[in-house]
Amino acid sequence: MKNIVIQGIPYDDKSSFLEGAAEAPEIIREVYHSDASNKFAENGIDTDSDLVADLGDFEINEYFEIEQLTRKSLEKGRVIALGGDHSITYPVVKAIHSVHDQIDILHFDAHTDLYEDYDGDRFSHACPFARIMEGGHASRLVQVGIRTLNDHQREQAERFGVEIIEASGFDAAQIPDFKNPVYVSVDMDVFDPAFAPGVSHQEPGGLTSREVIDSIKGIESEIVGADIVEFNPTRDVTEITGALAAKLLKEILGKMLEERD
Ligand SMILES: [Mn+2]
Repeated sequence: MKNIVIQGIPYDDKSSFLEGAAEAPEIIREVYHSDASNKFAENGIDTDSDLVADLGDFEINEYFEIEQLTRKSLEKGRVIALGGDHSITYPVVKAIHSVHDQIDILHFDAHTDLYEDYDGDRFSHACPFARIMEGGHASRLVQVGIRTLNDHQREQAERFGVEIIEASGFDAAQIPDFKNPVYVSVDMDVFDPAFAPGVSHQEPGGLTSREVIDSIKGIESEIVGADIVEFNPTRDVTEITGALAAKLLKEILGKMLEERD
């Protein structure tokens, strides 16, 4: 399907440390539409396209509604979800897996988010990739920018066959080619806090904006869905993180709008 829909999920009830990510979708849109920049992605594609529709922000009363709402969005096109905290990725991917047999995930994050449960919640924002892998919703999970591994997460990664490309020694050439269509999940804390201070869990030693953008531009498989999560505007400095989140939206849209043969 050529069409793309943007859905805002202003939901941060599953955040373990700070709230605020629910305020992100509105700001990402504001910056994306700002006159400070045009809407061309770096690949030369104008993302201000008739193929792209913004469905606005969904009111989420209960976590599991996210899957049902995403299933409805999928009737209109491929989904880009603007979070919200990272817990939204599990229901969004589950919905996408219901229309695609096999998907691979390219996940950018300081954290693996593979906890079996966190503070007693199996659906915490620290757990979505454990739920995705145990549910068989992805054929392959490649995590990039990781720099917070503990013993439990290493065990979980091994159990689920997760491929981890750590921030230390990162080179975009380490990212493999994917056999299946790809879902891209970007947690804004993958970036070094110098590039993206507006996150709940600032973790120094992260990737640069150029490294992540080039990694996304290098994806050769079709992108069937994406999310941008964990931007916390209450922690931002002069909208620097908002600008980066909006830039990612533009680059992911540009990539998804590329003609494929
Ligand atoms: Mn994270």
